[in-house]
Amino acid sequence: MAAIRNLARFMERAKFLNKCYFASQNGILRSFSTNGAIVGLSRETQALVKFGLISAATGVAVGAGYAYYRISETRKNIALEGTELDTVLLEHKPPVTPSRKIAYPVDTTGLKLTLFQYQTCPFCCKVRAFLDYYGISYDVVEVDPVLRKEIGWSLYKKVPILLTQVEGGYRPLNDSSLIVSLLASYLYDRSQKIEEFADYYPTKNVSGGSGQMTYFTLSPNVYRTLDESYKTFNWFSEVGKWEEYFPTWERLLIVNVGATAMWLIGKRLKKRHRLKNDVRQSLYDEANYWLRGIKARGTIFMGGNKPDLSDLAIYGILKSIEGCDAFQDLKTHTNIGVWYNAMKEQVDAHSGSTNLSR
Ligand SMILES: N[C@@H](CCC(=O)N[C@@H](CS)C(=O)NCC(=O)O)C(=O)O
Repeated sequence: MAAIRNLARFMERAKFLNKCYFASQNGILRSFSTNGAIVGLSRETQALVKFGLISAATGVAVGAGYAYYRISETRKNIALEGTELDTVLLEHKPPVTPSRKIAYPVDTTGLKLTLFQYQTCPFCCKVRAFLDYYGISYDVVEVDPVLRKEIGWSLYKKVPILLTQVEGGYRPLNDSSLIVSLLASYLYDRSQKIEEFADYYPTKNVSGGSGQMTYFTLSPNVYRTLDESYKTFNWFSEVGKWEEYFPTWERLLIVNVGATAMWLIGKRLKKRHRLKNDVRQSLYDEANYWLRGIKARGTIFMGGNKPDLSDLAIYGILKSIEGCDAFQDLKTHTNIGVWYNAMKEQVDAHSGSTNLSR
């Protein structure tokens, strides 16, 4: 309880600092502060305010440092692509209430799925693009990206995790590419149960190369500056309905700590993946490369007149930044909008469901 109270106090401070940050951008802060003294306040109050500010700054620095460390540690896991993943059979469903249920009347698969996700995680968007395109119903559990307590039951500490109801329990499927490939195989041949496919599937942590590349280009773009990073996180909060799903202190923790930590990580990714100095250019280059591929085929989609798995993957990944400045810039500086809108139509209409054998 005390820890929660402290955290709430810390968040109030962080929020205050956050406001100060924007205030100073507008030059408002300068108007009441001269030579480090705060005009109109007694010496004691000034000392208190200064103490408060220093404590708040320390709180944010420690929080951001911790988040940076934790997130960096997980990012290291990305380098573990190809290593074995645990696939276990859970006897009982983890006791987590779904945030929402997505039910499609066109669904004939009989699958019972729960997606543990962040609404704007590119890999989760990739899985959702697949499920939505084929009109497969699923429950969603929105995971807190900082505390991740909703996936506390899992040894695998990333999202997406797709929990499938199978004979005798529940089987978690980890990794977006594995999930999509496995579901695609199941849709192609429904004479076998989903768990049989899960047994055959190499329990390797596999990721689509292009998806991963785009991912590393996205982060430095959407977290390019601290201001942009805050805007991005506020959009995440809006579309992820964090206000609805998480208590205020938790949402503020995610936004403040997440925005700061991801801004720092974005810088590191830019260096590590040798992106152009103007990171937007690297994003445009990747989009143009993708569009050239489609143009060479002379079709609407990479898959022809209907999207294939690569269309769905790139669409999902880009959807994860739809509300960010980077996406608006991408639409202005490349022709991606035409393909993207065509994809949106297909996915929103669940066009893939018509191709499924019943
Ligand atoms: N190869 C995995 C990558 C998944 C991944 O890195 N997910 C990120 C979210 S975008 C994650 O969960 N990171 C751990 C964290 O947020 O702490 C996949 O394709 O599903």
